[in-house]
Amino acid sequence: MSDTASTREFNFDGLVGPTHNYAGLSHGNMASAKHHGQSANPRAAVLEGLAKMRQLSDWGFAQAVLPPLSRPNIGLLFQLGFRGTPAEMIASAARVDPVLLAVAYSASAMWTANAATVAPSCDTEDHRVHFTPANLSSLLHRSIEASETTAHLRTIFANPQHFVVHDPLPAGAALSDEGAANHTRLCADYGGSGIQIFAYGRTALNSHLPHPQRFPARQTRESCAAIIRRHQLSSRHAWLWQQNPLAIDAGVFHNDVISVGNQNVFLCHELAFVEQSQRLDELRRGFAETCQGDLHLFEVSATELPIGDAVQSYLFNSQLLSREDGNMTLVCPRECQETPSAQAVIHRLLESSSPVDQVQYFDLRQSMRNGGGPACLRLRVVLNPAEQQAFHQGVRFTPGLHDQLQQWAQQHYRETLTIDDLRDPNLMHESWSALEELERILQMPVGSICQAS
Ligand code: SUG
Repeated sequence: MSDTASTREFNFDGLVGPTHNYAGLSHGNMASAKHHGQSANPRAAVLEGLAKMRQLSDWGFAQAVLPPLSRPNIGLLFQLGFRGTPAEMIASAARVDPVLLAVAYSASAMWTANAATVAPSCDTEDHRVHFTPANLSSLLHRSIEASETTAHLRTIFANPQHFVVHDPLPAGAALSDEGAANHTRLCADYGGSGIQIFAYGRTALNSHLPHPQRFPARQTRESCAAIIRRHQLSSRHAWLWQQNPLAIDAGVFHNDVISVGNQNVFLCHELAFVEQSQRLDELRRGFAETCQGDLHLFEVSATELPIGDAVQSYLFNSQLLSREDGNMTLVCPRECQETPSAQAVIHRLLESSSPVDQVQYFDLRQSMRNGGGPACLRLRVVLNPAEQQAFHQGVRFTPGLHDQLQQWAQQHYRETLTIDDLRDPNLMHESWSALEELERILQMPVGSICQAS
């Protein structure tokens, strides 16, 4: 088989960390606000994620896992002026500003669609896979992911012959970057030429251009343009599209809440992008030229699926996965089964002439309550056969790894966690010993990176 034919998309799912909780930290994310203060179940959360990975891997999809980050982030508390032993720092943060403590404990790295933007080697000038870890500058609890995520990616994709993991873009409002959640690659075959769509919410250096009024636009045009340059992409194949500000104001804080694409299929809501009909016409033409094939464009109207239902059901946050028989499976959250308008769209899609002929539903409620659906939980990395062998194999998902991780979670994770529980110093020790054990399972440094800083 040629390299082009055996190039595959791997999904690197985030393993939910032991401190998963509902602190309501994400302004503009409806689910995060709605569930603020509720009791979380970290064990159920990690098991839901593992069940999805196991099922997709059993069905033949290429699956891997990314470790959680070390929490609480004591380095952050230190930077913010708290002193003493880690337990003392936690106690004073709990007294002075419990929100800061929740920030230091956030398990938000589980949503690995925000870990990085990735360009496959077939698109880049130096024929290496390029990663830019997201700086996640928009929100404090997410911005503290960047350095540890970079270290993890550099461990996993260490081989310089195949991979380059850039530094995150400089932090700050003008270069705010949320990774692959705002990026889609379309192609005929994974190993052939592709078109990459970079979606941004605002142009930071020109505030006169349209931008949302109610909620923040987390991705800037400037950050997308910088990533296109760093990843050595041809501007003919890397396009900048603006997210519709109305959508952001309706709770679409990432573009993967309103569109999803895979190979020759692109599904989107009619309110996803600015000047959408022109953009879609260009895409149809560009795809035919670059990828030599027809694109299946499936646009959903606001009458068919009101934008509130898109946000509630997370229909577009489904994973669209190519099967070996050439057709595609849509992996949806259970919430889509409970939203009649989303059900109607799915039925229309399955009956259409597109390659999508199967739908599977997963219960990911623990993550969904924080605004993270199936697509948020994974980072897509397209790899040719040599690259598939060159990444750290300790994170490749197998039934054996699944069983080990399941047992590990049963042993180390709590079944309830409230914001008040974050003051309990035992939680810190539990979380650190879980990560110490995880280092042995995944055969890579995990928690030690942060604790040392
Ligand atoms: O950044 N939620 C995440 C959800 C990220 C979803 N990712 C994608 N769409 N790709 C966010 O808003 C909630 C945390 C809290 O409220 O404690 C949170 O960070």
